[in-house]
Amino acid sequence: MSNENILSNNGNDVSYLEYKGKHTGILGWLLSTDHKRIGLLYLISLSIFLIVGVTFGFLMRLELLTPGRTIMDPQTYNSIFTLHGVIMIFLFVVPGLPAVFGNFFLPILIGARDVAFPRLNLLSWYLYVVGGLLAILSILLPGGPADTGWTFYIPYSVRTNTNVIPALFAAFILGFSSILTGVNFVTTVHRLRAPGMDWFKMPLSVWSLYATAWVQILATPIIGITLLLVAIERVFGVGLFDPALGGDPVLYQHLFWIYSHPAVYIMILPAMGVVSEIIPVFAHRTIFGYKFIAMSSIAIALFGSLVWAHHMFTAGMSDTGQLIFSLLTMIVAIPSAIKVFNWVATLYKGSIDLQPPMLYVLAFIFQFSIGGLTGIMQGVLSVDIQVHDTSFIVAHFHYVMFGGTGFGFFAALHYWFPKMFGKMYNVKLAKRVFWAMFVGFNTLYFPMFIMGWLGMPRRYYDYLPEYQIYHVISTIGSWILVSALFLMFGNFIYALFKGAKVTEKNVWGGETLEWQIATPPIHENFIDIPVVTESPYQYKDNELVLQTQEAK
Ligand code: HEM
Ligand SMILES: [Cu+2]
Repeated sequence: MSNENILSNNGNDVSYLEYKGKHTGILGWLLSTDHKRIGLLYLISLSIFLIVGVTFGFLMRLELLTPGRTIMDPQTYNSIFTLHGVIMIFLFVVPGLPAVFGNFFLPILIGARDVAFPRLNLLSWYLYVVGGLLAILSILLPGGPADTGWTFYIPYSVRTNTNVIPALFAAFILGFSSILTGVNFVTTVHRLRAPGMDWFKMPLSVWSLYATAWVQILATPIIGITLLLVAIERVFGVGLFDPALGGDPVLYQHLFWIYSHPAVYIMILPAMGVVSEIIPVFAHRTIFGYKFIAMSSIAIALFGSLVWAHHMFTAGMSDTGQLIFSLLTMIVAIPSAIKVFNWVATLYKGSIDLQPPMLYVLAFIFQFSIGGLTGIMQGVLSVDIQVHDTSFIVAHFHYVMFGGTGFGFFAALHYWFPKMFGKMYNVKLAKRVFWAMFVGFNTLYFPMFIMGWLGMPRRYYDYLPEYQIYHVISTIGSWILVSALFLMFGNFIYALFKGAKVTEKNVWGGETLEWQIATPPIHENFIDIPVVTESPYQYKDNELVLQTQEAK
């Protein structure tokens, strides 16, 4: 996507980090409508919530080191897995990539100066913070934090005496934040593409953010209303879901999963976009199957909305219903497989440069494939009856959400960090930390597949002695993983203050637009709006080099 007038960006303009608008100092950040600054606000707040969520996960693993009581009582354990789930889902993986990297890079990638509704964008960050604080606040209130699991299943969530209402409202407000981001991105992609940027010239991460944004807009209101109904049922005793009051608990599960299954695609699609962005850069090859990757994002968004009841095979459903949802679940695997195929085809014969972003991407492909394939296993009725509510499920979704989305997030951070801050982290350390992360992650979660298969129930504080060996291995894995996370954040924070300065525009040799503007970007991104003439990921020079090498 080479282009003359953007290359004329002469660096006289100050970067967005130093830019002085109407407000200065801290207000210049808290009241900024610059999509890049909002992206950083999200990055900071999201990292704090991630640390809190990981701490709860770490404590759970410590508790499970021995059967019976290890460090906490059962009620605390129930609250902690609920808080862990709520924080990780609603404050980290769902908003994660769109809110941080979508905000920062989506406008740049399509050649725009900002998102379509900058003020709405700032509002969605405030809603995010308020929702997050509300979730944390429930810890301090009398009654203690909710102990229902992040799924708030009925009838327990109507009957427990813990603080379910603040948690419900937190999720409700966070839903609004997510919807507003979705509305903003859809409008931005439709209205603000630079001249010449047709749909099929858009970078693949834009396609996936676009597909995600539609799911955010269409699915999130359902969970909002459902959680509101639970709150109404709790406060006024109206019988909607609780059978004792004449309601239907299975109805709740349908409504919950009609959002929450598509939500797993809100979590994974943007990460898939990042993977599609990073692979061609570090394999030095044109992406294989651009249109297939782009269209499979849309297909995932569409089909992913039709499979929710695979979470309810044991909850009571007709045989026909079960069969249809099982079949649809198999079908939704196809577009994901198409992506994996095209990524691997791009890597094939590429000259692969194992820089930190690429390492995280390769781990993503490996771990997401394990998560996806075990998902297909769970889609098979007979298998699901067996593994339902065991730690097999916990392993499966951590492979998808942490091994997939989490690693995708870290890949994006290592890839775009120098562009965002104009500073470079310690690459050698980052590579070593990656290996610790990879080993830690797999040691932590793989044993959960085995013990789940053998019958270890999920959300249990206690267990039979025969499971202990798996729990011990898993807990040791969590120590490795948490140490790696510490080192990773440490490396970034050190780089912010003491890291080598980067002024080079194109740090990795990428061909998308962000690599053609100043590092760090100026306030308005582009001095002149670029005119796009070519599709991204051409890598013609490299292909020529490779061809001549092969010919020799
Ligand atoms: C150091 C990192 C982590 C550790 C040690 C950890 C550990 C655990 C454990 C032991 C459970 C089982 C709770 C139970 O069933 O009783 C769990 C559940 C869960 N984890 Fe994690 N986790 C970590 C990171 C993550 C991340 C990064 C995510 C999201 C991306 C995540 C999302 C969840 C969810 C949604 C649940 C289900 C909670 C529920 O069943 O209500 N975890 N985690
Ligand atoms: Cu699902």
